[in-house]
Amino acid sequence: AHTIPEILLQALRQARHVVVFSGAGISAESGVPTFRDAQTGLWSHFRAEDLATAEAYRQDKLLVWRWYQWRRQLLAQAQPNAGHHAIAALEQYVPQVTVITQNVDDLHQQSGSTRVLALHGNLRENICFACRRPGQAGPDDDTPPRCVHCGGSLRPNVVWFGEQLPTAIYRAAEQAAADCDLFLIIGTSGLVMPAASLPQLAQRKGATIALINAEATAHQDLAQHTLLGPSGTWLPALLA
Ligand code: BJW
Ligand code: ZN
Repeated sequence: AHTIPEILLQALRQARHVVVFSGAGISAESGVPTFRDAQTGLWSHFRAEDLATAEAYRQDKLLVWRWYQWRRQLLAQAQPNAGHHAIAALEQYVPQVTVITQNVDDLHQQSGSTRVLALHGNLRENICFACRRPGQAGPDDDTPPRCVHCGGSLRPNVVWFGEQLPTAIYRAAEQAAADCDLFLIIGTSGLVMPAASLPQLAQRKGATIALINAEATAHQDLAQHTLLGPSGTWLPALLA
């Protein structure tokens, strides 16, 4: 059932630089909820787009903080899955591998990938909403702790809608996309900018584009190869 087209395998064998561009779908099989698939349980009547903004935090700090604390609890139990491990193993077969991830879950890093560009920050970290310096919070804090420097409220160190992506990391991602010969899009709806523009950049520079996703997405038209289904099955098959 999971047969990889021979020309894709050939592109992989000949690749000098592979970019893996991942989204929430790659962590779904680790039990981390995605954004645009239906939210579960407690939070089913909220939309991520309405909680992941500075505006939402300003208006209701407790609501937004508790949503992130809930997601941190889920993440504390999550482990990298077969998809993450296959990507880490890719480094043994390809001279250069760059992982560009939209995920804030750290699972690529945990699985051993050595060059990970995290475009949207890290859910495990906190910064001050006022002065942006790092701060500490515990898993049981159900209100945002105060910043030890300025007394502001802590928030997760992630990139919210309307906020700038970390400039140096985004620039490095653009460089990798422009430089690679194979660009793998994995588990992302391709709706959130500017990250979603990276596949097009790679395509314009002549890279082979392949898409691995549970369903068709916005990037479908860019891809020469589309593998529909769970990334935790397709990615190990790519290396077999
Ligand atoms: C599986 C699977 C399995 C499931 N196997 N697959 C240009 C045009 C229009 C709008 C804009 C634009 N430029 C900027 C904007 C605004 C905005 C934006 O893009 N809005 C769109 C929604 C329209 N962008 C921004 O605001 C960005 N900042 C910015 O542009 O700054 C410059 C600026 C500043 C000020 C003024 C003006 C400009 C910032 C975007 C930050 C995104 N942040 C989030 C939250 C992070 C924190 C948190 O975790 O809470 O990042 S939003 C959320 O979406 C998160 C994700 O990284 C991101 C992408 O989601 P992803 O990964 O694609 O997940 P899903 O759920 O959408 O898709 C999962 C897919 O997996 C699905 O297809 C499933 O089928 C599949 N799947 N299981 C394989 N097992
Ligand atoms: Zn502060």
